[in-house]
Amino acid sequence: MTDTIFGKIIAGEIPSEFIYEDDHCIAINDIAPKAPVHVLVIPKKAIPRLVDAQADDQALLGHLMLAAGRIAEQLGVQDAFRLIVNNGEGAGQTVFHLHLHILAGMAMPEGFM
Ligand code: D5M
Repeated sequence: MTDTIFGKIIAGEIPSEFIYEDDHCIAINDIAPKAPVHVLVIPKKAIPRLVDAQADDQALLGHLMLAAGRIAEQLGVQDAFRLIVNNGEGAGQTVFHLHLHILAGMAMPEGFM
Protein backbone atom coordinates (compact mmCIF):
# COMPACT_ATOMS: atom_id res chain seq x y z
CA MET A 1 0.00 0.00 0.00
CA THR A 2 1.47 3.35 -0.98
CA ASP A 3 -1.41 5.69 -0.15
CA THR A 4 0.24 7.46 2.79
CA ILE A 5 3.71 8.83 3.43
CA PHE A 6 4.47 5.72 5.50
CA GLY A 7 3.30 3.46 2.67
CA LYS A 8 5.65 5.30 0.33
CA ILE A 9 8.53 4.97 2.82
CA ILE A 10 7.90 1.23 3.21
CA ALA A 11 7.72 0.85 -0.59
CA GLY A 12 11.06 2.67 -0.92
CA GLU A 13 9.47 5.48 -2.92
CA ILE A 14 10.56 8.05 -0.32
CA PRO A 15 14.04 7.61 1.15
CA SER A 16 14.16 7.07 4.90
CA GLU A 17 16.61 5.43 7.25
CA PHE A 18 15.15 2.35 8.89
CA ILE A 19 16.58 2.01 12.39
CA TYR A 20 14.87 -1.40 12.59
CA GLU A 21 13.21 -3.71 10.10
CA ASP A 22 11.78 -7.19 10.16
CA ASP A 23 9.26 -9.10 8.06
CA HIS A 24 6.29 -7.22 9.49
CA CYS A 25 7.37 -3.72 10.48
CA ILE A 26 9.93 -0.96 10.21
CA ALA A 27 11.01 1.76 12.62
CA ILE A 28 12.15 5.27 11.70
CA ASN A 29 12.99 8.41 13.61
CA ASP A 30 10.08 10.85 13.71
CA ILE A 31 10.65 13.83 11.42
CA ALA A 32 9.34 16.24 14.09
CA PRO A 33 10.57 14.70 17.35
CA LYS A 34 8.64 15.50 20.53
CA ALA A 35 11.33 13.92 22.72
CA PRO A 36 15.07 13.21 22.43
CA VAL A 37 14.11 9.70 21.36
CA HIS A 38 11.01 9.67 19.15
CA VAL A 39 10.71 6.59 16.98
CA LEU A 40 7.78 5.36 14.91
CA VAL A 41 7.10 1.63 14.67
CA ILE A 42 5.12 1.07 11.48
CA PRO A 43 3.59 -2.18 10.26
CA LYS A 44 4.25 -3.01 6.63
CA LYS A 45 0.55 -3.81 6.34
CA ALA A 46 -1.39 -0.56 5.94
CA ILE A 47 -4.07 -0.47 8.62
CA PRO A 48 -5.40 3.13 8.73
CA ARG A 49 -6.24 3.37 12.44
CA LEU A 50 -5.95 1.03 15.42
CA VAL A 51 -9.73 0.74 15.43
CA ASP A 52 -9.59 -0.62 11.87
CA ALA A 53 -7.51 -3.61 12.96
CA GLN A 54 -9.40 -6.89 12.87
CA ALA A 55 -9.15 -10.20 14.67
CA ASP A 56 -6.76 -11.54 12.03
CA ASP A 57 -4.39 -8.65 12.86
CA GLN A 58 -3.98 -9.91 16.43
CA ALA A 59 -0.57 -11.46 15.84
CA LEU A 60 0.62 -8.35 14.00
CA LEU A 61 -0.46 -6.06 16.83
CA GLY A 62 1.38 -8.24 19.32
CA HIS A 63 4.39 -8.24 17.05
CA LEU A 64 4.45 -4.43 16.99
CA MET A 65 4.46 -4.30 20.80
CA LEU A 66 7.28 -6.82 21.01
CA ALA A 67 9.21 -4.96 18.31
CA ALA A 68 8.78 -1.73 20.26
CA GLY A 69 10.38 -3.40 23.28
CA ARG A 70 13.30 -4.68 21.23
CA ILE A 71 13.79 -1.25 19.63
CA ALA A 72 13.69 0.42 23.05
CA GLU A 73 16.44 -1.97 24.16
CA GLN A 74 18.41 -1.28 20.99
CA LEU A 75 18.22 2.43 21.78
CA GLY A 76 19.08 1.90 25.46
CA VAL A 77 15.82 3.36 26.74
CA GLN A 78 14.20 0.10 27.87
CA ASP A 79 13.75 1.34 31.46
CA ALA A 80 11.90 4.57 30.63
CA PHE A 81 9.86 4.99 27.51
CA ARG A 82 6.29 5.73 26.60
CA LEU A 83 4.33 4.07 23.80
CA ILE A 84 1.54 6.05 22.16
CA VAL A 85 -1.00 5.35 19.42
CA ASN A 86 -3.05 8.27 18.18
CA ASN A 87 -6.33 6.95 16.82
CA GLY A 88 -8.29 9.40 14.69
CA GLU A 89 -8.01 13.07 13.88
CA GLY A 90 -9.53 14.04 17.21
CA ALA A 91 -6.63 12.31 18.96
CA GLY A 92 -4.05 14.02 16.78
CA GLN A 93 -3.52 11.30 14.18
CA THR A 94 -2.14 12.87 11.01
CA VAL A 95 -0.87 9.85 9.08
CA PHE A 96 -3.55 7.25 8.51
CA HIS A 97 -1.31 4.21 8.53
CA LEU A 98 -1.18 2.69 12.00
CA HIS A 99 2.02 3.42 13.93
CA LEU A 100 3.33 3.32 17.48
CA HIS A 101 5.26 6.28 18.87
CA ILE A 102 8.17 5.39 21.17
CA LEU A 103 9.04 8.45 23.27
CA ALA A 104 11.99 8.57 25.63
CA GLY A 105 14.97 10.53 26.84
CA MET A 106 13.10 13.13 28.89
CA ALA A 107 10.89 13.33 31.96
CA MET A 108 7.45 12.27 30.82
CA PRO A 109 4.61 14.64 31.66
CA GLU A 110 2.73 13.41 34.74
CA GLY A 111 -1.01 13.54 35.21
CA PHE A 112 -1.69 13.08 31.51
CA MET A 113 -1.29 9.31 31.28
O1 D5M B 1 1.97 10.84 13.91
C1 D5M B 1 2.52 11.00 12.65
C2 D5M B 1 3.96 11.31 12.86
O2 D5M B 1 4.65 11.07 11.65
C3 D5M B 1 4.26 12.75 13.24
O3 D5M B 1 4.88 12.77 14.53
C4 D5M B 1 5.23 13.25 12.18
C5 D5M B 1 5.72 11.96 11.57
N1 D5M B 1 6.12 12.02 10.18
C6 D5M B 1 5.43 12.49 9.13
N2 D5M B 1 6.11 12.34 7.99
C7 D5M B 1 7.28 11.72 8.33
C8 D5M B 1 8.42 11.29 7.60
N3 D5M B 1 8.54 11.44 6.28
N4 D5M B 1 9.42 10.70 8.29
C9 D5M B 1 9.35 10.54 9.63
N5 D5M B 1 8.30 10.93 10.36
C10 D5M B 1 7.28 11.51 9.73
P1 D5M B 1 0.42 10.88 14.21
O4 D5M B 1 0.24 9.92 15.34
O5 D5M B 1 -0.31 10.47 12.94
O6 D5M B 1 0.14 12.30 14.59
